[in-house]
Amino acid sequence: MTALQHQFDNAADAESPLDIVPVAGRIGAEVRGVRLSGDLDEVTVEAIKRALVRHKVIFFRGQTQLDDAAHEAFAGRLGDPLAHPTVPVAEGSRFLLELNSREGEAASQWHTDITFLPAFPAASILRALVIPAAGGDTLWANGVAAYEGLPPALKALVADLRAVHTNAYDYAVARPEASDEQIRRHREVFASTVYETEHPVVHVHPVTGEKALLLGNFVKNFVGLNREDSSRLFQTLQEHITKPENTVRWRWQPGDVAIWDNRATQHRAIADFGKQKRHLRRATIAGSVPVAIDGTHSRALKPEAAAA
Ligand SMILES: O=C(O)CCC(=O)C(=O)O
Ligand SMILES: [Fe+2]
Repeated sequence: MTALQHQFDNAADAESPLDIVPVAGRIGAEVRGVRLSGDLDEVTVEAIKRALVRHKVIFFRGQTQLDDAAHEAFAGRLGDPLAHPTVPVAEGSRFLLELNSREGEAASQWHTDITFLPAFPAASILRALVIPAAGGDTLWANGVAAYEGLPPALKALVADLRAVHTNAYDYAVARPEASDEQIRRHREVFASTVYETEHPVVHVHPVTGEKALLLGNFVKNFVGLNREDSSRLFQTLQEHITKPENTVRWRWQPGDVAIWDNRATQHRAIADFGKQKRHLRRATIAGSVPVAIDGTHSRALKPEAAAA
């Protein structure tokens, strides 16, 4: 590779044994020539982990050999898989999350998975089963590039700031188009146990040491700010995170697998596919409790008995 080819943040690592093709300039890479399974050799698994923290989201096309059991076995090679804390597992699986749209609904708010828990997931592994003829792409944003791109005054502002994340956010306000059934399901299933966690807005990535913004739509408020100030500041920071230069967009095909570093990214689906069928399943890998720049840790607020 020439020096010129290295002059962007998301360039492939010349040392990697994998065939890696970056997708966008700051985040996202396709990994070619790997057949995912629970039986991958250790060298490949380690190379996948390195590619994941470097590119933040990695894509594998054509993994139609994966059924639920093989998806779960592969997840077990990346770390300790865990089921969603409130949503029942996908039928016939041990710990997969079902994402099956019938009425065009999708996770179309920018978020980081399960940040209402203190030790929120390190990674998610999403596998496409049925994909619309057009539409239903997914976007990811780079929380490290977003932090690094903040002006010094905003970096200083967020350095000591903490945010309360909860699964009991106001679904009807967040999604004005939601049906009564979706609102009921959110309250009775997704928020059946209410979790609240206080996280630093900037945390230090446990593998790379990079500083990353940790926000997304589970944020309820910033500690010490009222609702109005919280909401304005949240909007400002989210705009920095999700600006197009920090994102990658994936056009799915059935059999594709996307794996993201949930500690360094946010993502959202694009709900533009009408009533076409869209079906994916997700494995989630356990993470550690975030550490702020000053070395302090996140802490659980609810449920109280689970204080970490
Ligand atoms: O449906 C999608 O594209 C994204 C779903 C999602 O948020 C997830 O799998 O964590
Ligand atoms: Fe998600």
